[in-house]
Amino acid sequence: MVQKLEKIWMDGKLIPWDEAKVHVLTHTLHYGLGIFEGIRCYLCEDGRSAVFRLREHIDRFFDSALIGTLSLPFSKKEIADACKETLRANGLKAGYIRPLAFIGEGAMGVYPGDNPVRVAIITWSWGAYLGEGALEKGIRAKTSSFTRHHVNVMMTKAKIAGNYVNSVLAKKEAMKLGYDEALMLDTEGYVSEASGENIFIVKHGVIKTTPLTSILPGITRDSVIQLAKSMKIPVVEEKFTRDELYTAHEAFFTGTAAEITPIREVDDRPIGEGKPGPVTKELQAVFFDIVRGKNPEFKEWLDYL
Ligand code: PPE
Repeated sequence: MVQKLEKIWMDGKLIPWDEAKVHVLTHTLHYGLGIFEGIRCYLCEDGRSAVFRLREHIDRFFDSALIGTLSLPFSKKEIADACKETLRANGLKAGYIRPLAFIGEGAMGVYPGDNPVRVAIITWSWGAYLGEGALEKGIRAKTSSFTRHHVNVMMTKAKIAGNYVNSVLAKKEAMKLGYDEALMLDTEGYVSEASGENIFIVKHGVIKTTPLTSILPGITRDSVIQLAKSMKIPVVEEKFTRDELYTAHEAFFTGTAAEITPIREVDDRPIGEGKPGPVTKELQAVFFDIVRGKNPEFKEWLDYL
């Protein structure tokens, strides 16, 4: 459960947590056209807090708005500043930031008319997204019975609220069956992404990840690609099948919430030795050094509070 904090930023100002409410006629609640982001803030070794790749998250938020035809009543700078302001107002040194834009009340029916576009920013503390020990031991994934969106059915490059019905159904199914995460295939049957993460595999020292077609362009995915290149590990962005995943030496998920989570098993088959592999562990170590301000090479990724 999300632990209640002091303040939520809503439509331009900080208000008490309990007052951040909406009417049931909120258009997005009925039809799902809203957009959101997920950003992490880390406590660095020098005691300061830094938001990880804030600029890229704000850019994606505005891309989602463009794709979703929502005209945001704030500038990029205003939203970025508000993310930091909300963290500060809550005294949160490390945590998750959730900017959300939605269509408010007014007209009913699919056509939203000129209902106002509203924006909220919520922050909370979030530990290991895929469960206790997930980052250290790896998780068990199951290929979902739900296919990931066809690129002309949903706009997969936007973080649109309604897109996540597919994720929620897949995740609930996987959890009910006793797995930690749902792996989804695209409409052609190739590996796409998980309910809330991108996926990577490693074989013979080469890293492979799905191309940016049916997936959300993950910012953690991009970070891992850049890290791997700086570590001189070859990376290819290419479609792959589930059997290629079964026979990979290593596999891991990436996401803001999930960070870099090793996959130790898929569809009851162990990946490699059934535990986090050396490449995954090395990437995790470098990633966590960067987010905690210990690696000057990628210091432009950190936006200090
Ligand atoms: N694919 C999907 C479908 C997705 O939701 C995420 C993030 C990613 C890939 C990875 O993107 P990025 O965070 O930029 O590396 N999922 C967010 C939502 C999780 C949730 O349950 O809510 C997240 O990790 O913040």
